[in-house]
Amino acid sequence: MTLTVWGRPEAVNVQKVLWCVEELGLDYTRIDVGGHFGGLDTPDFLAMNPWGRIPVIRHNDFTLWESNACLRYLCRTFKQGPFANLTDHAFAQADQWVDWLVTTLYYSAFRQYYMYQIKVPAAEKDASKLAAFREEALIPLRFLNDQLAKRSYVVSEQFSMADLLAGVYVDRWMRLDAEASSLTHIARYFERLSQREPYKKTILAFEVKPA
Ligand SMILES: N[C@@H](CCC(=O)N[C@@H](CS)C(=O)NCC(=O)O)C(=O)O
Repeated sequence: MTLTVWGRPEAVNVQKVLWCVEELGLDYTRIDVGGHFGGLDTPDFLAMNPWGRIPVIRHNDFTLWESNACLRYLCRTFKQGPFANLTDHAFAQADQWVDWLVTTLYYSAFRQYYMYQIKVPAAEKDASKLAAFREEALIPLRFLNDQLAKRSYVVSEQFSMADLLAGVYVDRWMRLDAEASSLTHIARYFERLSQREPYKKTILAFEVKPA
């Protein structure tokens, strides 16, 4: 079995996939592309992903792009680690949260706030704009916080595919927002995830700070 992941390791969408692969305990090779490594516009890369974005995975001779499609494929194909005994219903519930997390929490509410924090230098930040982005991001974040008051992980007491998204977004929230811990259930969830070796290796190992 060979598994290769293309993508720079600090990118949000690449991190979800690397974390997943680590949770599954798979051997894999990672190839640096994107950001300052470049390489997304080469004929070889575009032959794998004509949209020219990371991550891309190749499992034996099967190639796939779009991070959440990669997560679904990996969890279903390798039913092991936290994804062992994955029933159809458990998979569907995790998948429901994957869609909510990516479409409602991340795009555009949280991403807008996150990008503003990490890309715009402190001296150029417009406080009222930042506050408006933050307020918008807080709507789904408060909802997630309420869900996490009722259970240890996004779907249930069991770690699932949905945590691979929530955990990456929550990492950014906790490390970028001065008052992040006021969402107490999210803060506790972040502490819980921070005990996991794959999370330490693929998420916490990378610097996240405001520009
Ligand atoms: N919807 C895509 C988004 C892919 C995407 O935009 N990836 C970013 C990294 S997070 C990228 O390729 N950026 C260009 C770069 O890193 O150079 C997915 O989930 O895979």
